[in-house]
Amino acid sequence: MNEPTRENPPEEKSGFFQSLKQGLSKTRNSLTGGIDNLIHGKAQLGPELVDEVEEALLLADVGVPTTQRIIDELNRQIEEARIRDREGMLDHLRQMMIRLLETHQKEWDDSAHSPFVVLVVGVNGSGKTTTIGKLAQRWHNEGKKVMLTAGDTFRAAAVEQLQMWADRIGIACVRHNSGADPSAVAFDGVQAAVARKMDIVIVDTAGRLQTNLNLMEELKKVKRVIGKVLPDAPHETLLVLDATIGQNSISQARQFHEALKIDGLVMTKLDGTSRGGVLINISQELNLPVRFIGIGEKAEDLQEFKAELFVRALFED
Ligand SMILES: Nc1nc2c(ncn2[C@@H]2O[C@H](COP(=O)(O)OP(=O)(O)OP(=O)(O)O)[C@@H](O)[C@H]2O)c(=O)[nH]1
Ligand SMILES: [Mg+2]
Repeated sequence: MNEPTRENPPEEKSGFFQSLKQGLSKTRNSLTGGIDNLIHGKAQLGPELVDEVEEALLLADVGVPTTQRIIDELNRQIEEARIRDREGMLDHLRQMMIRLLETHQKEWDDSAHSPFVVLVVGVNGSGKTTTIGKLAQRWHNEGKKVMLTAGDTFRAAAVEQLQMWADRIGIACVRHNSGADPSAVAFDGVQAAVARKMDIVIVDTAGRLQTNLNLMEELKKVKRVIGKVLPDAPHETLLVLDATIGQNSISQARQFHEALKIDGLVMTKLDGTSRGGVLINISQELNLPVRFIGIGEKAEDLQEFKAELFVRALFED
């Protein structure tokens, strides 16, 4: 890793980390507010302190099974005298959260295929199109040749919304008329990306409920058709989840995963909720990496997910 310099400040001092802290402030307040005694040393190590941690984790929506795992582990460490004081307990708690979040993480590598095809799915309003715009901006800034495909043909406004992002960035967007077959648009989009030697093509899709079998079949077809243009594509099927719905996102994700075999998760709107702890549970329950997190509406408010920074941002004042 590079040594921090004035031009290249350490991660915790950078704007990136400050925005992350700002974006996670509601979750941080519910978590650290609940364990004030642990953080500020107002109590001795003991069962009350463990109870306090349990309650705070549940309030931050870490979920029952994962909270139980953390609490069992803390109790065991206390019993075996590996945790001897308050600081030790806080440290263990942080380390455990990082470990749980890192278990299923994988390095994002879009250089393995050209074009690298990203298919974006999720329920209505979860933040798919916005996430696509932000990702396109990020990759364009990195010097990659990015193209968009307007696979949400359900509403005319959806095509316009994606086109606006493409225009703003100055990249191409493949589109058909609204009402067109989404798999035909996806086919054209990926084919155009191959012909124009793009590095990345991102395919938008209409929001749908995981319980609507017809619409899930439609999505399976989009995925199959993309595979007809490029045999191993899509290379990443991203499921976009709205953090404000908390634990409900787990059953949603499970059904999308069963139907489509999801490769990675994006959790949006973390800035609008105190339930950001859901990330810890969802990666455990689904065995899937969290790729990106949304912490606001601006293009720069989409960050690559890094477990250690996430946990540090949750605990730092
Ligand atoms: N605060 C905040 N708002 C977000 C974030 N991501 C998306 N949004 C907002 O959420 C709303 C819905 O976003 P869209 O990107 O249109 O969602 P979608 O999944 O494409 O919606 P459909 O196409 O209708 O299914 C918009 O107002 C976005 O600005 C985020 O990380 N934070
Ligand atoms: Mg959309």
